[in-house]
Amino acid sequence: MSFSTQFSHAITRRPSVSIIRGLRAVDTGTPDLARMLDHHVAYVATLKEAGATVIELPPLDAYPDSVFVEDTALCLPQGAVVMRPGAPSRLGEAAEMAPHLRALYGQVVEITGADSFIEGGDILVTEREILVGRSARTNAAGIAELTRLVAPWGHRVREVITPPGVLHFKTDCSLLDADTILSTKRLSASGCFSGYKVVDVAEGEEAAANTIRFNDLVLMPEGFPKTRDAIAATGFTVREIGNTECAKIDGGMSCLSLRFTPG
Ligand code: CIR
Repeated sequence: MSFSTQFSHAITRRPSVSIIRGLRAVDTGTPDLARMLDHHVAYVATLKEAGATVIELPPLDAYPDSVFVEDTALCLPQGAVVMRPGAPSRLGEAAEMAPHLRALYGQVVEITGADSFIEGGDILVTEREILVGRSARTNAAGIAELTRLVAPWGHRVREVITPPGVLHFKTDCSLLDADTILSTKRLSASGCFSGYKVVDVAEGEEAAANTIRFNDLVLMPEGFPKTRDAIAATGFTVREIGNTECAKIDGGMSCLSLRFTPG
């Protein structure tokens, strides 16, 4: 069974009213909370359709970006690693997530170095390795600490580069199956996916690169028909979910959940 695409559980957190202060690279408008909540309900329902037991956490007003739970932890079959987000306003989100992971996992370890920063959005777990993109949020010290923490669990970390101007490594790619990665051309052109099959995101649809494969379903943002058809043509069952409001604050499908089978 593939631990990188098959999961029993997901953790999500409902967006808070403070979401209007969420971080963004470019201001394209204020997210509409009611609309975002509708999208979030559809997202959680689709995870359940895929077979997930979903742990739905309440909003955290103190952390505008806390709906993006993926950045707080890395969940592996052997245990979970609590991250140290590189965005100062998000640092405290990791400690908020830790007790929920401890309730589910036998082993929970933490990135602790004062100079170590790493966010889950920069981490792509495949069946053979863990790729971590160095970015404005994830630095070499954070990657080195993660490498040390997961080595005893038998995982190998490979450092790659998140393209300049792109928030996270997984903003531009996602795992479709053990050997297949959906990627923007600007990222795959770096050669970081050599040895994998790559499905290209259609020209002009770069925002469709962040999807999630959860058991038999691929969850992707609505509004990217060429990429949807390319994924479906490769044999995957696609579910489209509205993402217009999260997109205003640079969030997508993967950011909205932690996906795992507790170990
Ligand atoms: C941030 O800038 O941190 C949030 N507004 C978006 C985080 C998206 N998370 C992710 O890609 N994993």
